Amino acid sequence: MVCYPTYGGSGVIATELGKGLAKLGHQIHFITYKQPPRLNTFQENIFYHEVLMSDYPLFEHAPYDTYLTSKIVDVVKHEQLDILHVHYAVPHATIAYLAKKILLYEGRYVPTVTTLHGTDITLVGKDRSIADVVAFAIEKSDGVTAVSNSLKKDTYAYFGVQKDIEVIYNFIDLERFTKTNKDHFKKAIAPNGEKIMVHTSNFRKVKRVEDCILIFKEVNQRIPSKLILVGDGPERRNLEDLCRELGLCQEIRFLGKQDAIEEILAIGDAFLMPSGKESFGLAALEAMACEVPVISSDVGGISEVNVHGETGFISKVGNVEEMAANTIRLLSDEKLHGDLKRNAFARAQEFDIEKILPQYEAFYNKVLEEAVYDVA
Ligand code: GMT
Repeated sequence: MVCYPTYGGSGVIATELGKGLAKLGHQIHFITYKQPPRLNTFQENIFYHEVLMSDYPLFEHAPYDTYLTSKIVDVVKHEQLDILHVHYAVPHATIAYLAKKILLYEGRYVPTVTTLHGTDITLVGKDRSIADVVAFAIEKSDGVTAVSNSLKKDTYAYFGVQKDIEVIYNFIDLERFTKTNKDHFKKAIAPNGEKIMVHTSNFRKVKRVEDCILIFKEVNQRIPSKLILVGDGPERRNLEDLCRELGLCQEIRFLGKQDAIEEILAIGDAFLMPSGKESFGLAALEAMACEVPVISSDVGGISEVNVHGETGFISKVGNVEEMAANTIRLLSDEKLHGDLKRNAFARAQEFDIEKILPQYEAFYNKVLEEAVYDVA
């Protein structure tokens, strides 16, 4: 497994997938430049290989691609790996292709699988400065998966590739993400029984976190409430400024990066995801598993997860008024809230890791059977 070890969803999915496959008896090797946050327990058939880079004075930025390719070649050779699965196409699909070619030159063939996650296609990848390379690398992967139908469609639309793309949805560990009693925490955040709205992300522009604050401002005028913002990233400073400008600092809590997201979701009444782009919305699925209805935008694959009127409400991107009105409606109608909470939980069960793992196993087997051993 090659992935980004940051707090993003692709790293989370890669790590949880590897851990889940290891439980089924597979031997899993993670290769990346830092230990992924969720790779934090010992399991005898999981291995982690860190990519170390030289800080030679000539480099302003060390050539990560070269160091990563070299590490992959080394691990595949010496650990006898059967398959190389890379998450997030940029630059991992290109690196996988290069590693495959180098290994082939040495007489070993390792089929590659690329999982497309989101902005590797819809934002970063489709940028004209790199799009040709990304398209080529996707075409040359032995197997390609996308985390939603919407992302599959976008990949064909932006890159014009011919490659078959299999949709394998993201998944959730329902043993971990489940509603638990965290009353003490709820009391600390909302001492007078205020309703609690939650947002988690990496605070990039594309997440439109400022919309969460604007939605909250409307809701807060009608319903005693608090907003919890979990995560960190480039927009945090602007968001803090906006809270100050609106005089909402007492009502909005920035919790920073957190590992135990499920404990925060356990006290949530509504989850906000107003994203400008979102191929799937793993954070929404995590909320739904914890029985928190989702107020979201309608972009990308979100509607493949959050069902309008059933598990939450969906509005056009930037329609803060409607998102606020839906949140107010949800939080002021106990019967509706109860129904949506139950539905959200039921919908999350459809994405249970136990159901998705066999899909990846079947896909690997297919790739191994069909791999063409003469890479051009
Ligand atoms: O594209 C990103 O924002 C980063 C990416 C990641 O690597 O964290 O997130 C994407 O992949 C997640 C896991 O598959 C999806 O749940 C997110 O919806 C998707 N984000 C976007 O499309 C913006």
